[in-house]
Amino acid sequence: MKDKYIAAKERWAAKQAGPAQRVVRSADRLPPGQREVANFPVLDMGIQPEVAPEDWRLKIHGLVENPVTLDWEQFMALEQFADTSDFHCVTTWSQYDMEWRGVSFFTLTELVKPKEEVTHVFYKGYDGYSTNTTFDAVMDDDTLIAHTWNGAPVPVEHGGPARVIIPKLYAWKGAKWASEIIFLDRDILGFWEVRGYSNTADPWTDDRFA
Ligand SMILES: Nc1nc2c(c(=O)[nH]1)N[C@H]1C(S)=C(S)[C@@H](COP(=O)(O)O)O[C@H]1N2
Ligand SMILES: [Mo]
Repeated sequence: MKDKYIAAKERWAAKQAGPAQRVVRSADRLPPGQREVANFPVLDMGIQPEVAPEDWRLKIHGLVENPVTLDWEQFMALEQFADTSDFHCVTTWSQYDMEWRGVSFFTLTELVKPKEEVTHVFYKGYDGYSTNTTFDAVMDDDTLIAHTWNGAPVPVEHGGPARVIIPKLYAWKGAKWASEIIFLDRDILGFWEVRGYSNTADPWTDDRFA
């Protein structure tokens, strides 16, 4: 865990230091069972909450030294991060080169300081959605809470004002309309995870259903 964490943080620091380095893609850029699309389909539970930035709060709590509830101004005042990544939905579409801007998970964890015993993270959205990951999965150089997509504010249907982006996992692991991030010492299954979706959600091992 420690070595992997340090390596990820070094990659992130390099991105922060200079113009974004293009990642050298491997031949398996498209995970098994996926097809590339040029549009950005919308997937939700039939509710698209309209949360104005002035009403938006992101509560980050659980096993942390410094729990916070950020308002929009405080969130936007944090160190900003831009990254380009691919997006893989379990319903078999992938979209390449999504440009995200927001606040990276490294910056958020520097702020709240997760305790030593943290192993998992639970995410909630304003529509009642939830999902979960390991702590390890989200402490990576390409994970962020995004407020901007391809140069414009993330549209409401895609989770604006801000959504979680975890490119190396299937997209259901990224909560749209993010409202809470909770650091835990155990795993709690989210909305799709209790309905039979894979808990680990690794696109490259075709890891769709539990
Ligand atoms: N809050 C919330 N987040 C969510 C969802 C949702 O219904 N509510 N759907 C998930 C699923 S299944 C996918 S594939 C992606 C889809 O993101 P998109 O609608 O921007 O394509 O968001 C994920 N995050
Ligand atoms: Mo999905």
